[in-house]
Amino acid sequence: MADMLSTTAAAPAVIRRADYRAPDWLIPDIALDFDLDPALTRVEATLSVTRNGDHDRPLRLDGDGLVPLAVKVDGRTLEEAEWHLEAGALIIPLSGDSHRIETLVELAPQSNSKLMGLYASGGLLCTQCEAEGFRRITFFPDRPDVLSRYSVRMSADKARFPILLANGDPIEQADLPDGRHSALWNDPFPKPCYLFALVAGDLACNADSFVTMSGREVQLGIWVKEADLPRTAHAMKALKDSMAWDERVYGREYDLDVFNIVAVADFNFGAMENKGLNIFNSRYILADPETATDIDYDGVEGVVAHEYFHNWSGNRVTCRDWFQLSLKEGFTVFRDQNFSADMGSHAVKRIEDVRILRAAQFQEDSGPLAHPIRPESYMEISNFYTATIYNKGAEVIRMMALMLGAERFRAGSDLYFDRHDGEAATCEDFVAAMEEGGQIDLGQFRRWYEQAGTPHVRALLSHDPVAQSVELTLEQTVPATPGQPDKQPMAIPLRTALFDPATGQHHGDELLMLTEPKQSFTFTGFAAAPVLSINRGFSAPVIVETNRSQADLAFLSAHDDDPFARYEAMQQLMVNVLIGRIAGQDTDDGAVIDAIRNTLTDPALDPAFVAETIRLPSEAYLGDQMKIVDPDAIHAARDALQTKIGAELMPLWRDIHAKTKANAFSISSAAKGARKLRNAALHYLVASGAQDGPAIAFGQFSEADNMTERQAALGTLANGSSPEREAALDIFYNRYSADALTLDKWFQTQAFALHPDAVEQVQALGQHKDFTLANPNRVRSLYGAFAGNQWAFHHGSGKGYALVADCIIALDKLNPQTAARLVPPLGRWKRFDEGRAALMRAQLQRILAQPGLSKDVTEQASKSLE
Ligand code: 0A1
Ligand code: ZN
Repeated sequence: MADMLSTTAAAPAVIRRADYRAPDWLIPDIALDFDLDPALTRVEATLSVTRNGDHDRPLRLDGDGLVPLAVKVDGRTLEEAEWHLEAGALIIPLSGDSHRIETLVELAPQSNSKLMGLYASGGLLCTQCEAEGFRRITFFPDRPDVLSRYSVRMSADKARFPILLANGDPIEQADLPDGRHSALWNDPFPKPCYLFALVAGDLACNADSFVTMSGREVQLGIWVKEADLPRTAHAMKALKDSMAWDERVYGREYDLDVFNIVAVADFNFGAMENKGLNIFNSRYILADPETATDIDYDGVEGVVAHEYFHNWSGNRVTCRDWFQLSLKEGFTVFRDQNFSADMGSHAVKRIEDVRILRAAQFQEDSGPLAHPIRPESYMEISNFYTATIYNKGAEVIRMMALMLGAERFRAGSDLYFDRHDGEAATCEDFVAAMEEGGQIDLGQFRRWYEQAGTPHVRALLSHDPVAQSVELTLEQTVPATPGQPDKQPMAIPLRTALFDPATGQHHGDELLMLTEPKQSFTFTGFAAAPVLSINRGFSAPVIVETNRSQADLAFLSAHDDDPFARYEAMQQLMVNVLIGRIAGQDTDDGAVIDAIRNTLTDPALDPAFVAETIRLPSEAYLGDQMKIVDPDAIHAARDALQTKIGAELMPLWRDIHAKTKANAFSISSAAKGARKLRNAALHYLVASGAQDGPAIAFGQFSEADNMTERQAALGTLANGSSPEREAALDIFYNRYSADALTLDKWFQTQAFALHPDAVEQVQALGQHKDFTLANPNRVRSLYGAFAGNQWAFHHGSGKGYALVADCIIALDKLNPQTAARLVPPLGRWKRFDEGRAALMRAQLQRILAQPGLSKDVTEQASKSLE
């Protein structure tokens, strides 16, 4: 080991869940004094520290890039020999059981390109501390189980930074000499340091209020650049709806007198739930019809809710350590998903959520970065803000809610919140509260926290006409994942129904619990063979394989009364045809075309649901169905089927496209559904190859009074090579080049385009004057989108891989967190042919060979090679 360390860069240390130890010192109170300036900010911290337990270990305060300019204990300045630094942390031996520690450090926020700690964004100063950013601001035990009461004083130039915000309640404000001013904020709720936040800047406020269930009035503020104020109405409505929903559904009331949200342009993730002061990536706050699509509107609503819900699931009850991340994230995603479903369509929301889960989480779970929702180890915790922790974590909570039923689930969540309020809890605490409050044994179910990998379930139905019974045999396997070669059987709740094909009715929806490797269930009273509807509502996050025929699937696509199962039958119908074609068979597509026609002409169906079901599975999803992904064959087969569907159903597409043209913009569910269907119709119309297709798309692009239709038309044109393509891209660019969030769409649309020259186009866009590595949204819009464009990214030459690797290498020097999030697409090499696999591995090796590579990228790239 010593040898290895001397010849190669030191491998980042592995942190293990099993090594958890309670903190040696507690910090009941902290007072912070910030003298703010983008070039040089001074931070004075005063900590009350108390020894935790009987030990003689020194006080250890984490630090990352900090230099202590002064260290005092109980008012006395220490000599340099009385403290030392160890891996950035400040170590101070202390004799007594409680002391007052004071430190002084200086920061340079304007040169903080990592966007962790205190940084500058568009003239603002703001913070991001989760997971380990607080140690870049001041010396402190940077772990979530150290909870403190914060008092924060800020002073800054009043003209440049007229608004000074921090967690909790504002206490006082004062003018200072030399045009400066100060503000003091107090947060009465003890919190871990990852929830600390401050913002300073020239901000305007959308101010409103909310009266809580106990009659307290809370002042709400959404703070943005003055010019963006008109784009904050949807976020404010979402906030008030979320507050009311959490009271109604979970009995949870907001607890401070103020709740502030700030939008910033440069942000690594989506948003952050800092206590009483949520900080958002501006793309999840700002929305108006001119610039935001319906997906953007829904994103704003969902993320505002998510961060607000964290006030209970995350802040009042926080995590003991970062291995418990899914405790707050899985639960909070589950909560925001249900909120959004209540605000719109349950059916469509479930379909969207499952599509996201399959696209992001199933891929993760089947590759080298697979991990359980409660991981056992990590090198860099930022790499664990994953689809597994968030989305699979939410599915695990959803299964518990299903098994318990609404009432007992609520009893469990009440017990959890009451029992752990003000504490740093574990996933086990949550499960135990559900078990007790909900009166259920979750013994075997706990394996969902322990085992990675998406379970496969084979469901075979056999009919016995003599006994008039059917037997359903279920068999489960959980695939091997890194570090977990052998798996135990899971407890899998499968909502199931058996349909009588003669009547189109089923005999009741049952929850079957699959707990053994193989299990059979017998149902009687079936003279004729029924059709199986299984995993209805996607009751478990598993892959189900059945022996249903295309005729069975077509039947379900027309009759299943569970909307998810109906959608799923349609998708499976399409998958079967496409997978056959990809394998070179001349599979009959008649059932698909009939099913789409029937769906389009069924007047009882919600247009948004129709739009979801008639969509062909994505190229990536088709790849997931194959052992070895063939991106070119997938593209060709899907493209051909799309053209055929477009041509065969042409009158319907034209009719729908004409009929769904709205008069004036509205954000109602009905209006959103109409736009979704209209865009789907346009898509097929153009895909058919009809001569007037590009002109119709260009017409929609030009006439639209909203971004949903404009961007959809642009995206459709971008897939082709018509003159309208270039014209529309130019018009879009000229119209929006000054608006960063909208210009992101211009980059993204081209990066997503199913166009033979996509790689060259993305390469050129990387050199465009409006491209910058400094803004994570811009990076994701170009390279993140491109890496999700299977056909383009996996170009047989490997040039797509090189392009993304170049970006990772350059970005790692500025912003390792965002760079690391681009690595996973390169790690899926085992699923591709030898040629592509070698090219992908070569790029991973090239990345790893870079001197001074971050811990973030090192972890992702080295695990990806294994
Ligand atoms: N807790 C946040 C996610 C988040 C995590 C890390 C961040 O730092 C870069 C930012 C946000 C959430 O779940 O919304
Ligand atoms: Zn969250």
